[in-house]
Amino acid sequence: MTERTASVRRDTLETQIAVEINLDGTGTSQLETGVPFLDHMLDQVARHGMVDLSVRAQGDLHIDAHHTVEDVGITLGQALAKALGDKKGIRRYGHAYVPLDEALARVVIDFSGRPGLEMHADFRRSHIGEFDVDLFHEFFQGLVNHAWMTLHIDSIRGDNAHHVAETIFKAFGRALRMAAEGDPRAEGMTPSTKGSL
Ligand SMILES: [Mn+2]
Repeated sequence: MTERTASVRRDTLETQIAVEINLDGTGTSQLETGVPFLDHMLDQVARHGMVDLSVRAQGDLHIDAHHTVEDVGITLGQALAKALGDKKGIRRYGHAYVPLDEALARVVIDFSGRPGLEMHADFRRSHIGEFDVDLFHEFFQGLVNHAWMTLHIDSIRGDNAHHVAETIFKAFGRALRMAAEGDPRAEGMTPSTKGSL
């Protein structure tokens, strides 16, 4: 496989975001989104997805974190799509179960070429620190819309909201690693009978 990296800049009146990704990385990250809990979650994606990830964002945080979190999802989605390229030789599907103490999440990915999100997660608190848990859905919706992926997220159980969030992002990282990984038996092949994804 050729080098699978991408760098994307996305500027709007609400946010200015720069993302760099290397799908075949070692799990290192440089995260400065201005939203510390989002940085903590993206760190999980990098580490458990074995991708190198840099995300820098300047957002209108004086309003709230909504635009920044959604737009980081969008920009990361664009970077993923760009780094995956024609998707030849990848596994396409990926899944993972990840526990953290009492919490358990399952995430399933298909780089289908069609945006789709099924997210089922109940949080017992509305906020984790200052972070509004509604924003997880905004993040993943932005991501799937621009990565052209189908994404099923199920939080199976969990009492602690920090644990629930962390299992989702770790499982996403693991599933991403599997789905984006090169399949040595399918080198150069498009993983679809349609011939394109
Ligand atoms: Mn944590």
